[in-house]
Amino acid sequence: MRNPFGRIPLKALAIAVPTICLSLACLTGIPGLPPFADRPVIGRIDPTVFPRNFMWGAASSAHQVEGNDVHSDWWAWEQAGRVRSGQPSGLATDHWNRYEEDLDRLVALNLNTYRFSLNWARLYPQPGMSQPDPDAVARYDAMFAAMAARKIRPMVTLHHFSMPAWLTDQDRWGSGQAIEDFKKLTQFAVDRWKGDVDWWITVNEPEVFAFHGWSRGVFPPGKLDFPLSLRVLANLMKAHAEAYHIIKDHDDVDADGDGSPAEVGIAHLVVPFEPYNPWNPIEATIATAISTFSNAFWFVADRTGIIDLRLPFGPEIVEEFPLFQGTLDFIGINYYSRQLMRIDPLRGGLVIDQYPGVVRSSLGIEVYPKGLYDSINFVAQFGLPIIVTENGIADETDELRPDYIHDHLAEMSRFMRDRPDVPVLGYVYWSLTDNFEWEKGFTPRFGLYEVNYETLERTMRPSAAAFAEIIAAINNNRD
Ligand code: IFM
Repeated sequence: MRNPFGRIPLKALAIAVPTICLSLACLTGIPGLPPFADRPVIGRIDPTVFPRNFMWGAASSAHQVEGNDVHSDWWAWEQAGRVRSGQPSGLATDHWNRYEEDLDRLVALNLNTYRFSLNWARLYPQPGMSQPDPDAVARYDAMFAAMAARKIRPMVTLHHFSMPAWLTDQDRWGSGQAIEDFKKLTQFAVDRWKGDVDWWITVNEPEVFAFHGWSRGVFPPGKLDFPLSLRVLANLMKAHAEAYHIIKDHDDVDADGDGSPAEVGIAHLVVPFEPYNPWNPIEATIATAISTFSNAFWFVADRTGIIDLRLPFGPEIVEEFPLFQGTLDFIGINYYSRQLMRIDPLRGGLVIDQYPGVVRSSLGIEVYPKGLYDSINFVAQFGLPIIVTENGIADETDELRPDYIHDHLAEMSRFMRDRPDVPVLGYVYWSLTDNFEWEKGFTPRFGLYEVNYETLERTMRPSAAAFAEIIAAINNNRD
């Protein structure tokens, strides 16, 4: 299999698997470009490559925005004082009650797609429920109706980190019982909302979920058990495969009229790992190995039907699971930044580093738009349609975000021009509004809309207006 990130023995991969997932990251300004305000709206974006039905979206996830998520494992984790920031999610952005106005905000930005997650903990707050909570179901009914009224296409994530507290208390992902629980959630969701939803994402960033929760201990259940985190990952893969078949077997309604009733994928964090010193063969080998493992394991299994979580040393899982084969209709890429692998004896050996002077987000993450091109190019080898399901920056002052959005769209359009044979179907910005950023609390500001957490008032950021202008200019260019 061709590997655009380098040449790698698939087997020798994954030395630093846990480390991989910890670091989400992002952007760098393209040297030599004038600041956004000084260039035309479209700038370096090629407006000719976007098809009429291109999905322009913004994203959220249930626990990060809904508020009062009292039955979730995250809520319990926060109440127990275990969230690293010390900040509980509380009301979050109160999206549960303010979804109508938030959907209006999507429309105001010329967006046609909303990626959000169903709240498993609201639907099944207690163990053993044969039917989900009717009030939660009614609220999602209303949300879907509100999207339809605004011609917003829902892109639904079934599993985005948070879960019912009972499920985590019993460590049902560790034991594998959660596969049955997830099948139940999926079956209900597809039966109830197949008339509303065509775009389904089973799992968001599965390896982040597994490693953060079970080997780094920064997400619930807070375990430090690497072998168990691999087992959780394998169980998630099985749950995805089961969910894929449930959706494909039961969603027979073409809600958006594009000729297909259901497209199912995952949202995968794709991180180009590169050597800090390109001439250093050890750094190059390590970077390539980690890139290949973390960025490809899911898609290799999709090809082969073999769950292959193999490390050069330590625990490994290799299992035939034919049900997994061919269970992706598209690949969702969550892209934030690259990681530079460096051998630095003064800092204890292998470290993740950054070049001096690069532009960084408020989380210290490098701004590196070319990595989006590289990431799309990497997953293109798997021959599936691609959606950028997340791309965004924590930037409280909004000084970087206008260029960030422009430069990433420019890189995506450059790929679409170079490879017209690869369908790139959409771009979803993370996130529509500021929100609860997991262990980091409310400090990072990813939103197109700023949220005042005292009043819960939302304010459109200048970057959001610029994004809306870009979309309008692209649409005008095509019409
Ligand atoms: O907020 C998260 C999201 O839940 C998953 N992807 C990365 C985002 C920013 O860190």
